[in-house]
Amino acid sequence: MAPVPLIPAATGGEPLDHEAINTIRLLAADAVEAAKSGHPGLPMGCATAAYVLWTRFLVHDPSHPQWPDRDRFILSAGHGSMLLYALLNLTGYDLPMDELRRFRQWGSRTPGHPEHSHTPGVETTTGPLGQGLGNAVGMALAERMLAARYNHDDAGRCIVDHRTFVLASDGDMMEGISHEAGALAGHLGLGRLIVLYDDNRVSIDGPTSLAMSDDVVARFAAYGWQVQGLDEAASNDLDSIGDALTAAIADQERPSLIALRTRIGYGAPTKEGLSSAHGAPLGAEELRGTKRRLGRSEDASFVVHDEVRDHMTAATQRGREARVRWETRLVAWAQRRPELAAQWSRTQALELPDDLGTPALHGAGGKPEATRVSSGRVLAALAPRLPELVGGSADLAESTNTAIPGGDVERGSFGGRVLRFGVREHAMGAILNGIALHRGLRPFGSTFLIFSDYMRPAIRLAALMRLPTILVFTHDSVALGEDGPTHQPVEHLAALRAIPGLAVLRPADAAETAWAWSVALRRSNGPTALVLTRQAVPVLEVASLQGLDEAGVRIVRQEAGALAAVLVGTGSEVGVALAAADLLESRGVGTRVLSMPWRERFLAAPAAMRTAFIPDDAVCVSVEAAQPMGWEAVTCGRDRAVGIERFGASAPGARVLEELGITPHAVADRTLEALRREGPRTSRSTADREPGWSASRAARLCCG
Ligand SMILES: Cc1ncc(C[n+]2csc(CCOP(=O)(O)OP(=O)(O)O)c2C)c(N)n1
Ligand SMILES: [Mg+2]
Repeated sequence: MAPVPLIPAATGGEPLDHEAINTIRLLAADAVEAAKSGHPGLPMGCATAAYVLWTRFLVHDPSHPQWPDRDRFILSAGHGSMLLYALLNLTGYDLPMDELRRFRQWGSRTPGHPEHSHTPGVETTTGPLGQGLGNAVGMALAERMLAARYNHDDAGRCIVDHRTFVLASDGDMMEGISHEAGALAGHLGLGRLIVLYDDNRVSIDGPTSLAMSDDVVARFAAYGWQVQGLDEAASNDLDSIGDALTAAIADQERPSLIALRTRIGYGAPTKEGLSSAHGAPLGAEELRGTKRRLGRSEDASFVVHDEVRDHMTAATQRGREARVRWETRLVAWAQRRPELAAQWSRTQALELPDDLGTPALHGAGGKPEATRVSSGRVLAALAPRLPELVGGSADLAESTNTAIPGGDVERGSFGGRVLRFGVREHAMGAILNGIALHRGLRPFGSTFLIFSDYMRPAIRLAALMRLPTILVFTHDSVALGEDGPTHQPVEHLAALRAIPGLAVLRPADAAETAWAWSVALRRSNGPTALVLTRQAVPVLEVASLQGLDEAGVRIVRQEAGALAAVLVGTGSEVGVALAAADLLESRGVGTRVLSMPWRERFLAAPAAMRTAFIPDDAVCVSVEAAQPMGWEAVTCGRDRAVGIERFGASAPGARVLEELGITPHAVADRTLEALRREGPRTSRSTADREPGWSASRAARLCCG
C-alpha cells in the first residue's frame, strides 16, 4: 500500500498540544467504532478549537463540576457528544476510560447525546439542534441577572462572574430557534456569551449549499453580536483561535460569534470534508488510515499518553484555583451580607422560604373570575416573598397576567424581574431551561395555550432534564371565542399530558389556581404547566382543597342520596359538570362532582385513593373542552368522555361551547345513556391498579 502522507498538524502551540488534539480526535473515532454508531466527524473537525477553549480559557474544576461560578460549556451540536466525553475524560471529570469504551451502551455514562444529570460536567441535554444555543442564552442571562443581585461586595469583588461558551453547528444555525435566541441575546447585550460556530459547510445530506445560502456571520452581526470569521488555516491554528477567544472575551457589551472553517472528519483519508464523516463509524480501514495520517499506531485504540493526560489535567489548575478563591470570597461576603447569602444558599438549593405558605385566594368578592386573573393575583402575592421568581411572556404579558413588580430586565440593567421575550416562544422555552439549569432563579414564561406548540421541543427537554420551570398557558379552550380556530386549543392538553414528567394543572377557580402555583413552586424536579382560562369562571363553594395534593382531585359537590354517577371536570368545565349534576339530581340520579386539575397525579394515585373519589359501582363521565384522549383511563370508557374532536370556530365563546357540545345537557345525557346501558354497576375491583397505572392498562382493565 502506498504510504499515506501525514496530515498537517494544527499550527501554533507545542507538539504536546498537537498530540492532545489528535488524542481527542481518535478517542472519538475509536468510541464510535466500538459502539458501531455515533458521530466522529464533528469531534475530529472541532478538536483544535475545543482544545484551545478547554485548556486556555474555560474556568472549571473537574473535582467540583457543580461549582456555581464555573464557566459553562454547551455542546449545542449534541451529536458530537464524543468530543465532550473525550474532554471530560482527559481533564479529569469522573468519566473513566471504561465509560468511553461503553459509548452508547445501556447504563453507560456516555449516552448517544449528552444528558444533563447523567454525566458529570454535562451542563444541558443536547441533541435536538438549536436547543443548546437557546439554553446558553438563558444561562448567560441568568449570570447577568444574578450578578446584578449578588455582586454587592463592599470590597468590590464578585460572587457571580463567569462566561458561557457554546459550540454550535450548521444545523444549530439553520434551526429557527437560533434566530430567536440570537436576536434576543444581541438585544440584551449578553457580552459573556461566546459561540464557536463549526462552519464546516457540511450536514447530513451533503454540502450545506444544498439548502443554505445565508451568511451566518452577517446574520449575527445584524443581531448586534461581535463577529469574527476565521479562515481554514486560522481555524486550525491554536494562536489564532486563542486570539479570537481573547477578543470575544474582551467585548463585554455584545455576545460573540467566532465562525471556524473546519473540516468535518479531519484526518480521515477518504471521508474528511464529506457528510459521510458525519454520523457513522469511519470503518476499520478508514480508521486505520486516519491513525496513520495522524502519525499514530494503526492498531492501538483508546490511546492516551500519560503526558497528554497530565497536560490536560494541569490545564484545569487555573479553574481549581479560581474555585478556591471564589469559596474564600463567598465566606467573607456571607459574613458581610448574611441576608443575601442566606437567599443565595436557599435559591441555589431550590428551597422555598419557610414562611411562604400558599396564598389563600378566593374569588374577588365571590364574583366569577378568569383563572388567568386569579393567577395574576397569586403572582402578585408571591413575588415579593420570592425574589428568585423571574419571568415574563412572549409579548402577551397583559393577556397572560404575568407582569410582576420589579421592573424589566434590559440591556445593561439586569436587576429587574420581568423578562420580555418578544414573540419568540421557542427561544423562551429554551431560555427558561437555561435559567433553570444555571440555578439561582425560578423562571416562568407565558403565552396562549395554543402556542405551547411553538415551545414544545423545549418543554419536552425541560421534562427530560427534570427542570423546575413554570409555564403559564392562558386562553385555554375554544371558550376564548372570537379569535377562532387558529387560537382555540383543542389537542394541546392531551399533547402536553403525553409528555412524561410534565405536570399539567388546570385549576377550576381562584383557590385551585393558588394551589396550582404552590404545586409548581414546590416541584423541584420537573416542569409545570398552568393551564388557565381567558373567561371568568364561577367560584366553587367548597372550602376544602383536600385531595388535590395527594390525588390531583377534590370533591366539589357531594351526591344527594345514593351515589350513581360521578362527573369529573377540569378548569372551566367544572362549572359545566356542576350544572349537569343539577339536571341529574333533579331526575333522582345521585351525582358527585369532582374537580380534577391534575389528571396524571390522579392516575398515579393508589387504587384505594382513586376509588374513594370514583367508586367502582358509579358511572363516571368526564367533561373537558378539549380532545378527550386519555380520559378513558378515568372514566373507564371513551364514550363517557365529553370533549371536542374537531377544530373550533370564530364566534362568542358561549356559542362555540354550545355548538361543540360542551354543555350541561350533553354531560347529563351522556351520563343517563351510560346508566341505561349498564344498569346499576356491580363493583369491579380496581385494587390491582398499581401506582403508575397507565391509560392503556386502564382501558384493558375497564373496557376489555
Ligand atoms: C432539531 C433536529 N433536527 C434534526 C436533527 C438530526 N440531525 C442531527 S445532526 C444534523 C445536521 C448535521 O449537520 P451539522 O449540524 O452541520 O453537523 P455536522 O455534520 O457538521 O457535524 C441533523 C439534521 C437533530 N438532531 N435535531
Ligand atoms: Mg456542519
